[in-house]
Amino acid sequence: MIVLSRYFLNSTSISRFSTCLLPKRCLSRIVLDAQAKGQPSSRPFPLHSCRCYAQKAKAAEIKEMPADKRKMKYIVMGAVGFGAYIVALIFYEKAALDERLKEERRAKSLTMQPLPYLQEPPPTPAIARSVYNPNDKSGLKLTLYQYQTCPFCCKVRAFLDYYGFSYDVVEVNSITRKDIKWSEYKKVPALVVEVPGDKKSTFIQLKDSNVIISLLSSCLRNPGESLDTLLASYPVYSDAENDNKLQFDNRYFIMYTEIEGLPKKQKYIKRERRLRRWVDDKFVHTISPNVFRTPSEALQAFHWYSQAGEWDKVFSSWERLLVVYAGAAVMWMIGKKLKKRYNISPDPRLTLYDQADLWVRELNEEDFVGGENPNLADLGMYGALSSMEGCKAFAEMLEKTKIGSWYDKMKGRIQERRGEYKLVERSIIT
Ligand SMILES: N[C@@H](CCC(=O)N[C@@H](CS)C(=O)NCC(=O)O)C(=O)O
Repeated sequence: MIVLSRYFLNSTSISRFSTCLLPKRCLSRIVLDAQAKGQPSSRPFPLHSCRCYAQKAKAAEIKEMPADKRKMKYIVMGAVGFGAYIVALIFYEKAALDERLKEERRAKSLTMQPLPYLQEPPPTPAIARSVYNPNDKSGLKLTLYQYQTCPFCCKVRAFLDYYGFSYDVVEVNSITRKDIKWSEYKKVPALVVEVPGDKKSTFIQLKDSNVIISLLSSCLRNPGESLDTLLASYPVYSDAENDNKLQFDNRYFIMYTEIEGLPKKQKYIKRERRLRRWVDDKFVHTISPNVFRTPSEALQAFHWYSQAGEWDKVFSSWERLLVVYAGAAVMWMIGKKLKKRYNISPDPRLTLYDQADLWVRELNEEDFVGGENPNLADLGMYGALSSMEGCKAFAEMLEKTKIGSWYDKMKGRIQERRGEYKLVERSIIT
């Protein structure tokens, strides 16, 4: 504001209107600044003194009116006020009713899906690689269907690695999708959980990165609860009004069956949830406009994806070239659209740096948002960021912001699997 007012001051004539809009503190500063520069300071009178004068004049005018005229005036003023109140009330009630009807319509359009037990085991997949931790005694056999550099998949891997789960990775072919032909759900990540039974295993297909993370987290935090019981806390609905899109209830919620000491943790839990949402609703949308900012950056990003996802093993040669070159061109164009849709600055780097700075501020001088140890928000942000680790945007973000030291600490912690103590405590999950 001070810069703006200086601009006005340096222009040939000081507009009284523009200076009247400034708070008094700014006005005196401008005048002092002007005097210091040796400029004439035509001291503007602040707006509130005009208003006071007008109000006083109006009051005096009313006082001088004959009594019956004055009474009439008050009646009219009262009626107008009351009328305005009634109109506002009607508008308010109408908006509330519309909202209620919308909610009712929405509830009717939702159909609850059966729990995600698979009738048949999925066809034996082509395993791209296996992560093995000898300390994982959960007894679960996990298979992650993923794209190596999809931010949602990276989030899930960060979680599984930190808590020390063993799992197999299936790198899905994004053109033919042959690896997920058996599945109605066509997105990644999806986690197939095989729970061994007395006679035969049960297979569960978990969809959505947040459901996977929240459900497994709930298992680790509640050693007394079975996976089946906790699974029922994450109902899935399909929305008929929205192309039968799936809605995952409670996906950011960890279930706590032990309520002792919980009220004290409320603030921490809410903040963790808020930041997990922020990563998905804000940060993830900043990635594409940045990594695909220009055609050459988009191509560089796709070359890195190809290398990181070992696409030479996933795709045939022509498929790989198609994905790299056509993908880069398409994503460059989509990146521009996303920039508008998600209100990202014309140079998307500025939004990226702002968000990285915001994350550093959330650390409050601690090692992690979770304090001494990473929590699910840290793991989510780390996962999302790791999806762009080989891109130019990532390198520039490390140069321009202070997020790098947190990122390195996260990487160290995940490689050490310090979170695995939870898995060791819980051990068998059934
Ligand atoms: N909300 C979902 C989003 C998953 C998602 O959108 N995944 C993208 C990949 S990044 C996908 O599978 N898109 C369909 C496709 O590529 O065929 C989650 O958190 O898991």
